[in-house]
Amino acid sequence: MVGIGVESMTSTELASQAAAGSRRSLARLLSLIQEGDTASIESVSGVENAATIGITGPPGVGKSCLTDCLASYWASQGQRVGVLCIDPSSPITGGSLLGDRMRMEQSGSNDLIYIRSVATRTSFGSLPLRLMAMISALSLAGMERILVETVGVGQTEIGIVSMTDTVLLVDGPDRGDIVQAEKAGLLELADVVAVNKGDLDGAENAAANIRSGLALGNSESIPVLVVSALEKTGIDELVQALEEVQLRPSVEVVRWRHRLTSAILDQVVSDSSFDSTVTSLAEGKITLEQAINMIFQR
Ligand SMILES: Nc1nc2c(ncn2[C@@H]2O[C@H](COP(=O)(O)OP(=O)(O)OP(=O)(O)O)[C@@H](O)[C@H]2O)c(=O)[nH]1
Ligand SMILES: [Mg+2]
Repeated sequence: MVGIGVESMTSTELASQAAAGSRRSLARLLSLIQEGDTASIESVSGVENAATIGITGPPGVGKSCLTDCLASYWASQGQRVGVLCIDPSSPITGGSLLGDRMRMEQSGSNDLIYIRSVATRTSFGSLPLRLMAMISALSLAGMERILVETVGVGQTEIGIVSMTDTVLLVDGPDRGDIVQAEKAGLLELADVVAVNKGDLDGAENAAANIRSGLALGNSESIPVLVVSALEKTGIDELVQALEEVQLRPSVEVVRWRHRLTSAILDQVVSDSSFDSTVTSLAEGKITLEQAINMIFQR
């Protein structure tokens, strides 16, 4: 394929080049998937060998710094790691968030680590389906671990992390952080909880609070670890906890409920006629019941 630019390759060619180690083909393939290109999404469908971890939690608790630590840890073991940063503000250029690149300072320069941002605000079809395809593409390109970092603690984030095998909830030492995550229902999905900024006062206290919260919900078996991405403490223990996560049948049901709900919701909202339906509702031209019927008929 020497001499042929990635721009002119078909998705099948891109997929086989990406599998053979071409980063340029992988980048192009991811961009096409991001744009909702059906052939590209199909070219990677069904590939799933990588272990995926969703990393979520309130803003500013240190998710990116911790993702950086985890990616570097696995890379130091010789594993290839893909990192997807979900970015609601990013235009669909395929560029990576500058800020996250900077915070992922260890990973940015490591050949075994591939970082990519994922735009959410596009009109190109379902985010959960595109995300699944991007995970498959990274897996096809030989990534053994894929970390998906989300931005906050809302329904979208739940939809995103429910797509991964394992969920790491990152919290901070402030009470407000924990309350946010609890309210969002994220604690219910978490396989491991890390209270980051363990170098600051209040982290142990916060961990104790989360443990008693989990015990109330009969989830005391979920590990709650105090870590510091800044001082790189507790990372080995966190890796071990993540690698030891067992499948919980009750959580699988919750996970599939979120997967299906968010995939359906996304499909409906990204339909080209959704906005005009909203406008018709606002102008009083149709009733809510009529709107629902119109959507389901489509
Ligand atoms: N003291 C301390 N600060 C930390 C630690 N980890 C991250 N920070 C700082 O917390 C701030 C936010 O870190 P990020 O990794 O960007 O947090 P985030 O959760 O990814 O933030 P968003 O993606 O914006 O939600 C940065 O200024 C970090 O330097 C830590 O372990 N201890
Ligand atoms: Mg971040």
